[in-house]
Formats: sequence, C-alpha cells, structure tokens
Amino acid sequence: MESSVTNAIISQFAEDMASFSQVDVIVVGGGPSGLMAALDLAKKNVKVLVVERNPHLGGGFWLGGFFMNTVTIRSPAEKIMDELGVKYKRFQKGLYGAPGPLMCSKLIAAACEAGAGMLNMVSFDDVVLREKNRVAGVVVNWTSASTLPKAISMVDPVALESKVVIDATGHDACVVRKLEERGLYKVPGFGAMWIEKSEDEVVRHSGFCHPGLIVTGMAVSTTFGLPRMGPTFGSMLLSGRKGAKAAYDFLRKRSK
Ligand code: 48F
Repeated sequence: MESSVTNAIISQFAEDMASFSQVDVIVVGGGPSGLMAALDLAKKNVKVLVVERNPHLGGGFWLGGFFMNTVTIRSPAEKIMDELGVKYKRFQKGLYGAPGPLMCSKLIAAACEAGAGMLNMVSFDDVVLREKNRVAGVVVNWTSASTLPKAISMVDPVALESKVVIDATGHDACVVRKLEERGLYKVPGFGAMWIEKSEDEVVRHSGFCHPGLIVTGMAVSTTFGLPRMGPTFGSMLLSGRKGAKAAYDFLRKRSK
C-alpha cells in the first residue's frame, strides 16, 4: 500500500504539472481577488491556474481585521456572497459581514469545483517576457527553495506559459514590481487609508496595466498609487471579477 500511495501522489502531480505548464491565464496569489478571478474564468471554461506561495489559499480573507473573524463587505458585493451561498449579517444599509472562515472556505471550494488549477507552496519568482515586453508567463520555484539559504537551495526554477497573467499578490504587487525591476514600469505604491475611495478606485482600475498583465485586489492600489483600504473586502471580490472579465474579453478577441 505504501508504494501505491506514493505513486498516486507522484503520478497525479506529474499529470497536473504537465497541464499547468501551458494555460490561458495564470493568477499569481490566491487571496480573495485572485480566487474570485479564477472562479469566474474557470466557470467560463478558461484554463486557469492559481500560483500561491503558502500551503493554504485565501490570503487575508480568513480574518476580518485585527485578528477578528468578521469579514465586512460593502454593497453591491453582497451579491457575490449570495452566489457563494454564504449567510451574512446586515450591520447597516450597504454594510454586511460573515465569518472569514466560512466565506473564505466557500470561495476556495467554489474556485476548485469550477475547475481552477491550484499550485500551492509555489512562489512567483519572475516574468516570462516575449516581443514588445509582453508578459507571457511566470517563473516559479518551490517556496521552500526560495526561503532556504542560497548555499543549500541551489534549485533552478521552472517556467509556466500563459496568454495572460493576473497579479493578485496583494499590497506587494510582486509581478508589477518585477516589471519595475526591469525598468518597464514605475510603481507609485499605495497611499494612506480611505476606505470608500480605495474600494471604488481599486475596482475602477482593475484590469490590464501592461501587455499580458492584469492587476487585481490590493495590488491595484500599489500599482496605481491609490489609498489603502483597511478591513473591508467587497471590492476585492468585485476587482477579481473585473480582472476575470478583462482576461476573458482579451482571450475571445485573440481567438477571432
Ligand atoms: O493579500 P491578499 O489577500 O490579496 P488581495 O486579493 O486581498 C487583499 C485583502 O486580503 C486585504 C485588504 C483588503 O481588504 O487589504 O489585505 O488583494 O492575498 C495575496 C496572496 O498572494 C500570495 C499571498 O501569499 C497571498 O495568499 N502571494 C504574495 N506574493 C506571492 C504570492 C508570490 N511571490 N508568489 C505566490 N503567491
């Protein structure tokens, strides 16, 4: 039985990895905006892969803020909670909330069930660039390899190809920062807190920021110099949805 268990794990991983090596959309970061984008794309039969550096998916969505469970959502994002089948409480007109563990696990389950691929414990390391510096994939490595001292972890990364990459890495905006490192983008960084303005502006700016690269969630604040948001998550979901739509429209246009 031992060897059968080992073989089951290895053969499935090899099959998954072969399929992940070339997809339509790679979402870097499995927080609320990345998972939402992956869910919407997978539902439309787009081949989508989430690359997440932690063993667990969900990013900051497990907690509502200040180590407390209630995740708040401002209107109109409660509609997405309805879609996910999450029961929520109305705190006042336009402000709703539910326990983070419930909402986060429902979103993860929905994205997995819709068919989004998940590559966890794997960190984004670099971009793949093609003609005119179009982003055409990502270079990744095991998170454990990147956290060990170089002398022990001389492990070359591998590359995954895609038609679109979504940077959903939160405040760090790792993918956009990599473009900055290569002199292709100037990142202003996020500003001071202003919940309403940030939520609206993040959703408004979600979409392509560079050929082949879409940005969603808090990475949008960092990329466009918008205010930080604080502990409210509706726009993370709406931003992921808008990013997914931008990717889908792009893929459809490309296939014509
Ligand atoms: O930070 P995160 O939850 O991103 P988000 O979708 O949502 C932000 C909110 O949680 C909250 C907020 C709004 O209310 O301010 O912070 O914008 O999730 C980002 C995910 O990206 C992963 C990280 O572990 C987390 O799960 N991530 C970050 N860098 C990398 C990465 C990387 N280099 N490689 C792979 N995953």
